[in-house]
Amino acid sequence: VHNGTGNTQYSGQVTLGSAPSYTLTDTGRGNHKTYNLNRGTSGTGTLFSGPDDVWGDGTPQNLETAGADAAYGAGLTWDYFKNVHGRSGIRGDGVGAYSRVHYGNAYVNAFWSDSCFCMTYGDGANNAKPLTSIDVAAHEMTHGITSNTAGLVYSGESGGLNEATSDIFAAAVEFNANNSKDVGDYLVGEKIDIRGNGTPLRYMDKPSRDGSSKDAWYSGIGSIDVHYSSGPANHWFYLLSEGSGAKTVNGVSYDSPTSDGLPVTGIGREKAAQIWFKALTTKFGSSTNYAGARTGTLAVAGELYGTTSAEYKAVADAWAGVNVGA
Ligand code: ASN
Ligand code: ZN
Repeated sequence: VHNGTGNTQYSGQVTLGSAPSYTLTDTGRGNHKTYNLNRGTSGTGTLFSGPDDVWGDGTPQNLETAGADAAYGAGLTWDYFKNVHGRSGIRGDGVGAYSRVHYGNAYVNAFWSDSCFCMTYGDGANNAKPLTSIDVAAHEMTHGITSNTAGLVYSGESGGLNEATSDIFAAAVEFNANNSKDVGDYLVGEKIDIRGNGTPLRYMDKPSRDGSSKDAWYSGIGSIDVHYSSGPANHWFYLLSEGSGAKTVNGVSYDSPTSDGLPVTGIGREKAAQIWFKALTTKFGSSTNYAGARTGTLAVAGELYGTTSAEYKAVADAWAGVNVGA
């Protein structure tokens, strides 16, 4: 295993897996490769390579910088699933995906694709804010894991659960990274300034803070955009991790209400993520809905901690707090 240095836009100076003389190939993580599309929209463009083992300079003008961020995010996500959940790569077979940066011109999105088994990132408004922060990379890579496990269909309530799965593990990866320039939080996309006013794309403590996402389940939530119907599951994860009410974590303030007005006592994000991962990989299927997510996570909490445990009660209370009941 060989390491180079990345000067990222969002996460400072980091260590990146690279291959000798020199390409952005992470031999320690399933040979994940990072490619430069150079504003193209198909194929792989060119593999980042160069005369030295330093990638980017922290600015978006240097085309290696977005490559460094994307490679770093993919590496952190790989490490998280391997070290925390024992899963080696998206398919669990040790094979890395690949990443493509500089997709299109001023393209303001990023996406996972099953067909290429790859993540793709636009450069954002004015080509100045590539969508390559840790949480966005982890979100996109997690779509690959969902696709290769539960296979939650990307519409209706299962689509909201698919989106929430990506937001939940995006937060988990960001916390796990322990990066001082991009600290862990329950915000999604707080670094990429996609709204142009410095606010995040989504909030997990109270999803409605974004103006569109739902805090709680209701009959009919399956007909809204999956990035908004994810709200109740993101909120459930926050409540289960941190508990209801006001709280500051890593310098970020949250205030999480419950839809039933009853308090939830948090069990910590590590246990919450463990429960979601095990439910995703052993209980959920392509058409799992919110009621099924409740049943599946309760079953997992019973298996892991027992049905009389504080953890089991917290899972039930957190679902009640987002209006998913018995
Ligand atoms: N960035 C978006 C996402 O991963 C792309 C999409 O709408 N699928 O959710
Ligand atoms: Zn998504």
